[in-house]
Amino acid sequence: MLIKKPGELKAADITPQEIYLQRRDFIRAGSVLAAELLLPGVAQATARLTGIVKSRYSTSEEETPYKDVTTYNNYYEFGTDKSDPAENAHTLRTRPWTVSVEGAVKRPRVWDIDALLKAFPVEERIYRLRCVEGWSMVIPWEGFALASLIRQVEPSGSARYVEFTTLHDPAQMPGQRSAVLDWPYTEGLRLDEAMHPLTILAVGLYGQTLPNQNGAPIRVVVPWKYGFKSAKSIVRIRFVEQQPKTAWGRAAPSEYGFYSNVNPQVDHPRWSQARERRIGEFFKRKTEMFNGYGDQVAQLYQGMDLRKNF
Ligand SMILES: Nc1nc2c(c(=O)[nH]1)N[C@H]1C(S)=C(S)[C@@H](COP(=O)(O)O)O[C@H]1N2
Ligand SMILES: [Mo]
Repeated sequence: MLIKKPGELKAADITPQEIYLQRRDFIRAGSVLAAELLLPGVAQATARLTGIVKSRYSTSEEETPYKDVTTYNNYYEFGTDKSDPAENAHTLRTRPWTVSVEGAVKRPRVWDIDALLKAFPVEERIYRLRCVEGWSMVIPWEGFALASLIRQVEPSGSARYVEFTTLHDPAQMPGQRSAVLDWPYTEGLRLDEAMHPLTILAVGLYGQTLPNQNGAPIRVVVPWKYGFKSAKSIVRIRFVEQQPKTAWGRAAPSEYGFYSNVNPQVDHPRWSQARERRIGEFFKRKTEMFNGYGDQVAQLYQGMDLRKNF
């Protein structure tokens, strides 16, 4: 058993929850500011989001520092090194920006991003994010349930899957000038996965609008799946009958399946998925089935062979 020394007590252990939460927000605001001041040359054109409600779907685990969340990224449109997106994503123009919601729906609509932000109230969801490469973070996202937007467009009976497409513009996205992936980046979910209350469209993190490197102005977050399912900077959400092709599925179909649920029992062909390193920690921890969200999502896959449907 692990016995905590006094120095390891967290504020959460010794103050009432409410005071703890206020203090945490205060510390957070300070660390966002500090990170902005300490990163000269790195684009940090974020704005504070207000009126954010806290969600009951949040984990109480320790949040990964803002600096790590915004400087250790996968966003191949801006380079393949973890530090590339923070250095290069300042060339992305996030206004004007539209998201086309189309395909097998009764009310297709091209949403202007600012209209979208006004229409759907933003709440905070502190989620674990598990990358297929074997690291993880805990990120306070600001966003809203994708289901709210889906209900609004009324999918028709033939809609069974949802496809997400990232912006395709090599002039803004230097990584798209080389064929690392078949651009644009696309991803997909089954309609019931997309409708699940845990699936969100994120527009911010740490109380601020999204930094470009994290997928500004709007990205998907699906916490029980490997991080690559959570497509960044999306311009199109399309409802389709057939399972859509995904960018990673096209690149290496035997390595990146459509479902890509976090599963410590099904290894990636080239490495184990049993453990992960939480960014900022030294020792690895065990990876949990469905990234710890099994109670909420396991029923979506009842009767399915998760080795075949990896
Ligand atoms: N368009 C696009 N979306 C993307 C990626 C990408 O390269 N391009 N990388 C994915 C991967 S592998 C991960 S782990 C997460 C990382 O999100 P974060 O940088 O905000 O933590 O974004 C995902 N979304
Ligand atoms: Mo990832």
